[in-house]
Amino acid sequence: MLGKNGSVSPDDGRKKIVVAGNAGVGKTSLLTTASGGKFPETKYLPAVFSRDYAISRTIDGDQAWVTFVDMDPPVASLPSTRKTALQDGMNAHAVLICFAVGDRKSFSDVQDTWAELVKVWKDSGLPVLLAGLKADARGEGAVTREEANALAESIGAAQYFEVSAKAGEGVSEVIEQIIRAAIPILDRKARGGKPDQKEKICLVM
Ligand SMILES: Nc1nc2c(ncn2[C@@H]2O[C@H](COP(=O)(O)OP(=O)(O)OP(=O)(O)O)[C@@H](O)[C@H]2O)c(=O)[nH]1
Ligand SMILES: [Mg+2]
Repeated sequence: MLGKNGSVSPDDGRKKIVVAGNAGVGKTSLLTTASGGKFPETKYLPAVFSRDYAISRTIDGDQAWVTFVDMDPPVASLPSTRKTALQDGMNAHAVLICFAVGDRKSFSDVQDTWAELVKVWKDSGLPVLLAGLKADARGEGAVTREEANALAESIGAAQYFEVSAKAGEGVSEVIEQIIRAAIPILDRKARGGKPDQKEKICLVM
């Protein structure tokens, strides 16, 4: 548990937040800028593997260190790696599902690919938030805020955020809110209290 005005060091590795979404939606750019790095202006190269990011924020006077896990992109769409994706989420304290507002396919895949996993995570008591990334690149036909809010509601995501890592807008808000959402789950798991419902969930994949 986080002590009042205490801290959780990065090495504790206790709090873990998974960031998931289709390939190329901007997950790594979000985590790079949120962890103090510069927006990577380089040409996009699909990730072969992903790394974790230690990010610290002060929440209600307590410093929280969180490991953000940049989920490997194709994991949810391939049956062979879907179970791993699911388990990665189950081992976390919150999940952030991302799409890019100018990429309709990434938006519809939240429903078509990710929603089933989100349901299992939700059923185990994990908080899930939804983020529309690349909000600065909102061309014609882009996903509207209304559509995104409706999607958040339909998959059971607690909140929807619009973010531009490039413009540095909305980054702090979504990171702070997802950490805030994860804190009670960290406390619950640390207490060994309340159902770790993992055992009770039967996965048919
Ligand atoms: N305009 C704009 N482009 C962005 C933004 N965030 C990321 N991009 C660009 O989108 C491309 C993909 O960004 P990444 O952060 O690598 O996306 P990703 O989801 O990590 O990609 P994978 O790891 O391959 O799944 C890159 O060319 C980025 O420069 C943003 O906020 N605005
Ligand atoms: Mg990436």
